[in-house]
Amino acid sequence: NFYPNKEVTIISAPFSAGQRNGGVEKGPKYLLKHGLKEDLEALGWKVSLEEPLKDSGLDLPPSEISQEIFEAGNSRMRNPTIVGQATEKIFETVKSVAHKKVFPLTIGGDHAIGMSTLAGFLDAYPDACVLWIDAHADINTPDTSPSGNLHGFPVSFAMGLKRDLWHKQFDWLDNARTKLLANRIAYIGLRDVDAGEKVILRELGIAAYSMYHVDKYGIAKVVEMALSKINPSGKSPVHISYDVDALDPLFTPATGTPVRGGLTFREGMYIVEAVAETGNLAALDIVECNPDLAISNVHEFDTIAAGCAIAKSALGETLV
Ligand code: HAR
Ligand code: MN
Ligand code: MN
Ligand code: MN
Repeated sequence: NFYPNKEVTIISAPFSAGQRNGGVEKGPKYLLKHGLKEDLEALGWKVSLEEPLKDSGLDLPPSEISQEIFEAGNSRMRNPTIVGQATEKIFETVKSVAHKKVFPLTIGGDHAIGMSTLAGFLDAYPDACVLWIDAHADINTPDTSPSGNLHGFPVSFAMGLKRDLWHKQFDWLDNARTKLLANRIAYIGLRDVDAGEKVILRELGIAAYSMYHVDKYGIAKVVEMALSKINPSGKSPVHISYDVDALDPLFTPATGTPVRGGLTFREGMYIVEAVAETGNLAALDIVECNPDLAISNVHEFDTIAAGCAIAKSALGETLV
């Protein structure tokens, strides 16, 4: 257990420029309004809040920022300036929280912030490993991305892939102490992976458990296999980056890129419960809750409640 003092900092990252739907920047406010902080206090945690984007103007919805497209040859990324500035601020906050031996719980916002949380956590724990829970692999590089949306890039940035194709606004990543290595990350829940991403996953030999593997082996076996690949010693801290679209849209409908055939609610909670049980869960991100995409109050409630449930299950809530 990495946190005997049970201190957690909720890092609010109301950010949406990594994709094109307005509303995902409202995620943190809704999660907090739903009672996230009180829920964690009820589990015995001392909770503090950090807001790295406060008063920065970097938390505006896509409709209120001037859109920028950065192109070089066959490479493309959208809004690199605002995404680069926001992710650098979030990186600095995650890094300082992690160095203080406080649990960093980062709530998005879109998944572009994953580059900040991975780089920030790895700065404090160079031997950390990562479970990326998502329908998507988020490992596009500027020359593979079909969309240019930076929430599809965070893993490749944290690994330093295709460094020469980056916009200069991401130079801050060079100051991060540790790059993510291919044998320190595993995916669970994949079902919408771009062709170029499949090539990267295969070439780097990354442990990628899709919904096919969840069906074939069951979620308990998949978690066990994933952890034994990335954390063979069983002693390294585990960072879970949880995109709520990993869950089936039945449970998290209010998200920007829903893909059917996802994890059941219980499979989704089991992942974080099982890692928490090992005592190694040491950082968590919960991203891509977009209340504006709910077509009813029920959809909004279910999605936000699922985000809070992930946090509670990860931070020690048990069913009995
Ligand atoms: N792979 C697609 C792209 O790069 C879509 C991925 C982004 N969707 C997410 N991230 N929600 O997990 O555009
Ligand atoms: Mn996703
Ligand atoms: Mn800088
Ligand atoms: Mn994602």
